[in-house]
Amino acid sequence: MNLDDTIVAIATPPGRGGIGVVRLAGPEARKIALPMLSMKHDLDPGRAIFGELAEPGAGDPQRIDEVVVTYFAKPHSYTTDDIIEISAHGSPVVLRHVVELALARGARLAEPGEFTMRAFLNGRIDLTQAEAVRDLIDSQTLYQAKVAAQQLDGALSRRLQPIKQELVKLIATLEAGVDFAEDDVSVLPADQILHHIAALRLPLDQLASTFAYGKLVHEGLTLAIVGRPNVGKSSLFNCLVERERAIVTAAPGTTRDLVSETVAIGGIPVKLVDTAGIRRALDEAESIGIRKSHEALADADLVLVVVDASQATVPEDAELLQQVAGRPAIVVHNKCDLVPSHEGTGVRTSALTGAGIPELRQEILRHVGGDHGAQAEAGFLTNLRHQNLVQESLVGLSAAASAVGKRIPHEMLLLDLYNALRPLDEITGATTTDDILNLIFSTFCIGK
Ligand SMILES: Nc1nc2c(ncn2[C@@H]2O[C@H](COP(=O)(O)OP(=O)(O)O)[C@@H](O)[C@H]2O)c(=O)[nH]1
Ligand SMILES: [Mg+2]
Repeated sequence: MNLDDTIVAIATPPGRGGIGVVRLAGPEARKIALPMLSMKHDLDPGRAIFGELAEPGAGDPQRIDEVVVTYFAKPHSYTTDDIIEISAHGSPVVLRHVVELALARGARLAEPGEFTMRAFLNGRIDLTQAEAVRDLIDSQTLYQAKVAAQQLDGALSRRLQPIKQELVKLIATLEAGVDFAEDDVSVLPADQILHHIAALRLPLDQLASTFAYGKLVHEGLTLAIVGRPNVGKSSLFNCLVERERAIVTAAPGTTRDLVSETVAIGGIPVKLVDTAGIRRALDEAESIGIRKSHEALADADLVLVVVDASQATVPEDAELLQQVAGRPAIVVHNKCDLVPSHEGTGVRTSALTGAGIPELRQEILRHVGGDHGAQAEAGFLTNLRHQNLVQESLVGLSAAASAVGKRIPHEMLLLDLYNALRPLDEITGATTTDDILNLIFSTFCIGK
């Protein structure tokens, strides 16, 4: 990837809008931009200057749009290059024209994620921060955005840094021992090496254990609402999404296709899936619907089993409860407005009056793990790539510990410790290969 040329892209989303921004980054950014602009003042780093976009060429320049131009001087810019941002009105035609003018003057069209990649390759941010930019842009809930912003601020790197330092110290000590040990004298006794390795494992294990929640924050979860026909599944679904999304009727067997909608619960995107009532089907469409219900049940991270509180439990209810045994599930006794309160497990709701809906939300939140929220500042793993690398590092440390136990020479032990260090470097990008880089930045959109 060439770092020395000047790249250009439309930085705002496709389509029409109040404002659209074209971004130019690289040594020629100013030289390329100036001829197409006529401005009230000279460019001044960090200042927005009002001007006109004009068709250059012979005769009087033809005015195309009014623009605001911002110049970020090297190295104090997003990529550390000279950057020019031209904010025009958000017409795709005008924005494309600006890009074409820039291309004609020697700029190159930026690849997806190339601006952020330059920020990384120029050392302004590390890989976890670059990934955080993508997560921030992709976030569906404000909480996800906050978590990404923490990572962008370096939370994960800060958490890894002391672990890496200790590991490097241990490696350095042992390397020194290998160099000087003539007659099998170990610089560090075995029990001390083991102690150091254990001290490294602890914070890494803790970090790895944050992934279960981090994955939830990052990917959200799927919640299937299942139960017999007419117990109020669609009504509850509508209560949870806070609008009339699914069809509700008094006739059993109305819902046949899966209806899904994503809502934020505790800052986690929860995909709610309303399903067809499970019973012996009356016709083909219903039986297909019921098969889909079973699939949704199987795929869900969390299941709401809805039963009718106003009716005696029937074998189908018991069967459903049997099916979700051992899985994250909440039993909801709906239509509680029809019966006086009773004892029992599960949540009592009335989709009709709204009673118990806050409690149901609370119960879902409990499963989602809303109480981990405070971890955000400490930095946690939301990304499978990071999780795999932390695990790899732990494997290296385990191998090292068992090598110590077996009195294997330190040269070999060191290989294991390097195997533990390398994945940690890869998380922040200290030793990244082009393959990993391309993998990450190709998931960006153009102009970022
Ligand atoms: N009294 C009462 N009726 C309800 C309640 N929830 C749903 N219903 C009614 O029960 C019927 C079936 O509801 P629906 O949501 O379509 O059930 P589904 O087949 O499980 O999706 C409709 O007539 C709803 O108005 C409730 O909490 N209390
Ligand atoms: Mg329904």
